[in-house]
Amino acid sequence: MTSPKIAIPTLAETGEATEEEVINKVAKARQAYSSWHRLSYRARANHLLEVRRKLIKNLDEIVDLIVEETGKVSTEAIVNEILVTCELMSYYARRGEGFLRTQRVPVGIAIHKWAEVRYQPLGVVAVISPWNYPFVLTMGPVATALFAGNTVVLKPSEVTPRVGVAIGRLFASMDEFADIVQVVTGGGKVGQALITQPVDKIAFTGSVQTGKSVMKAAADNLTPVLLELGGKDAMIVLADADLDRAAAGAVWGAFTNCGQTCMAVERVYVLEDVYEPFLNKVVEITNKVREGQGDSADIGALTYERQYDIVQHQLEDALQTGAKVLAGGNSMRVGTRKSISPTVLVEVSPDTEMMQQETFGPLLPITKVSNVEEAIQLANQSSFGLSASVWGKNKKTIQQVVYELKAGSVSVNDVMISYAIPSLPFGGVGASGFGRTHGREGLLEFCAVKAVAHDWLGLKREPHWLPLPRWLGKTAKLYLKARYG
Ligand code: TXE
Repeated sequence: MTSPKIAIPTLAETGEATEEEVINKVAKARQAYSSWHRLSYRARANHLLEVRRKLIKNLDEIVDLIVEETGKVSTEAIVNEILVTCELMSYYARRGEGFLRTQRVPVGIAIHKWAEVRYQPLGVVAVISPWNYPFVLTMGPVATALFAGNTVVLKPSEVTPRVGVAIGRLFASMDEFADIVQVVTGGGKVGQALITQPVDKIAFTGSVQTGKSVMKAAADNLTPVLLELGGKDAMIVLADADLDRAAAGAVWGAFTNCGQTCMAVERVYVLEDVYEPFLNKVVEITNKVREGQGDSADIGALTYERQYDIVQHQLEDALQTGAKVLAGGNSMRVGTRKSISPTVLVEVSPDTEMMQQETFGPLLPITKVSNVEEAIQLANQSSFGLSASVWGKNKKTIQQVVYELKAGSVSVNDVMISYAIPSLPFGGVGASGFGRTHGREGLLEFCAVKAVAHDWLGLKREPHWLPLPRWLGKTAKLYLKARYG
């Protein structure tokens, strides 16, 4: 019986992997694939739920590790990372077998055939994950790939490598199938080494720029990629919105994880009738948000200095072009990290970096609009399209906004919640990438779809085979005129 505890990795155990190590890890994952993919779905699911039990046995240590590496507060790690992951695993354990069941399909005119669609695993999946949610954005794709019957080589972000190694140890510490997840640590160079290996899919979560270089490198082997890239999510507040709820949603959506969330609220468009009261409520709530460490705080700090520089630059750029700060705007130190207090701005010019590029930090620009059409037009102006939210009561207007918004997911009178509902597929359009995680679509993302046609009549030949029968063309023409004429 293996010990319930895993050894929490030290930084010394997370150096730059050599290309040889990467090659060996891919080979080990390939070897583990040969037995793992032949297991029944139920057997794989039972094993993965065993891994989840081990996660819970190590919960405190893993939460502490997430907090240490990211600077987020422990409640965010527990609720937004671990809980969401566990719910996703329950969903696939319960529903995945049905999603992957071979489908008998209609044969049309080929009545002497029967046909089926099979969903088979791909093989070895490379997962490259980011630092902002180092647990859920790693374990999500890793577990989903495994449920579908693949094995995984994981490269976590070099900013949060220890969480990635700890995830690998949760799998490696299971007696059976200890090799189904291999971990290589390091930065972009190791990531490049991994994606140029003979893997069968790459699941990448990260920046647009890096996503493009991943896709370019994957092209050499025609390796399919799943790209979960950045976001510039818009929130539309209609004149009949519940302003208390919308203001609270805007503050949480903008500032949780110190704004470092791909689906964070990064732009708010408010109908002019409710602009002032909405602003006042947002400012009031924002001023109560406590940034700090541990459980006395509501949010943690920006994770690393590079992110601080990006956010500070966008703030200065906006202020230089006339933006006004209504709350926050101060640089501060939180423990060893530089951070910026939750900041509410108005009159941010639409051509500033803050309105055009992903901020990934605690800045909330709010813009007044005169009607719904203008709100939709501005919201869709971004090259991104990850998720969005609309707040109001009139069902017809809500449906119109949901339909028109250029986004992979939309929450109505809520924000980001679509990610926590495991049956909803998650992913973007435009610069936010393509492919889906979560939901039936997310499991099929890690499958090879195989079409199978069977003969049941056993004729010596088919009518359209050679030599062509003289009657075929004429008969087919009569059929077309009779049937489709
Ligand atoms: O991302 P990178 P970073 C956005 C966010 C943030 C910006 C930079 O705006 O400010 O990206 O963050 C690996 N081939 N998001 O630098 O570089 C890298 O080691 C293969 C949004 O963390 O994309 C890491 O494991 N892999 C996003 C992963 O890619 C490479 C979350 C992501 O790193 C590589 C994170 C290469 N050439 C950042 N270069 C979201 N959607 O939540 C780097 N990597």
